[in-house]
Amino acid sequence: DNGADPELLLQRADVAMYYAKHTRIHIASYHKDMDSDSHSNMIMSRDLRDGINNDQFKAIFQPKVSLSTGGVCGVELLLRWQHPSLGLLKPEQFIPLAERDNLIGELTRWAMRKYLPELVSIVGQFPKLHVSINVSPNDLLDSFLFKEIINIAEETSYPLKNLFIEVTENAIMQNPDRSVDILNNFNNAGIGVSVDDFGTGYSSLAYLQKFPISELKIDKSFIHNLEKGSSNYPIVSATITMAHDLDIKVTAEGVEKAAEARLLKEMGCDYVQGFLFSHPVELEPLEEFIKLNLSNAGAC
Ligand code: G
Ligand code: MN
Repeated sequence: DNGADPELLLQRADVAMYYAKHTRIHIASYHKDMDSDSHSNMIMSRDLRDGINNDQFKAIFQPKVSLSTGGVCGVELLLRWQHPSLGLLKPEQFIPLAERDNLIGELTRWAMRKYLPELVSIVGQFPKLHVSINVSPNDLLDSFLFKEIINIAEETSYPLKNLFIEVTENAIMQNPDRSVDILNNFNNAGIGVSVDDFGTGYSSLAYLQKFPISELKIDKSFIHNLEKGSSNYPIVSATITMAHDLDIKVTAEGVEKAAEARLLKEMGCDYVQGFLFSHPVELEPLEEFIKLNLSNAGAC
């Protein structure tokens, strides 16, 4: 059933073995679902550690713009992997693997160590600007990461008030009790906490009042084609109202059309991020972009 010729049979046995190892279930038989992208996943998994050691990763930065002033209030650090044979890879392609292979902490630390020093001069020039770092589910529960972030920031003289972490609802809900403590640590240190991809996770809204959250980032799936009569409109509108009543700021992600931005402004949304304003870019064009909007950058 698993293949008519010996070669295919062996290849699928390999896929099953790989699957068994990584899901830690020890015994697995082949199923075609395991096949989806499994070859490039195998290559990525094999090469992750080398990629970190050999500086194949880099960060680019996407500005977050204030809808009331037009100034840049924050930037999000987004990773890319220039893989030797697979080409340029996006986080959604390699982060799940890094999580599964327990290399995510290493990758997050690597990014902080490499980029915080480079960002010191930017936040020095624009003191209200914050840099947001994505912290994945395993990262969040890693109790050493908080201390290391503090250490790296201290060593590089990066001011903690200019730092935000982004976590998803799913990450928080994986262990809500521990997450409260950990997020309180970040908050008490002056680091902002954003809930990323808001609306896509499985969660109870009760966490919004229990956790020290500074910002909700509404997932791009709700922003895409936002119009007055569209089914996403009441969801976005209610999210903004609820967040503001809880003293939480709101960012809309994935804004691609001027009409979406206009409507979001009308709805009282605080910040926008998306291709309409800027794609994620390297540090030099980022600085240019911030300066272009400098006249307004004071009011965030
Ligand atoms: O989950 P998170 O919000 O961190 O994901 C950010 C991702 O969304 C990045 O990979 C970024 O390139 C992508 N992105 C940013 N702006 C837009 C946009 O306007 N449209 C689309 N489709 N993707 C975007
Ligand atoms: Mn994010």
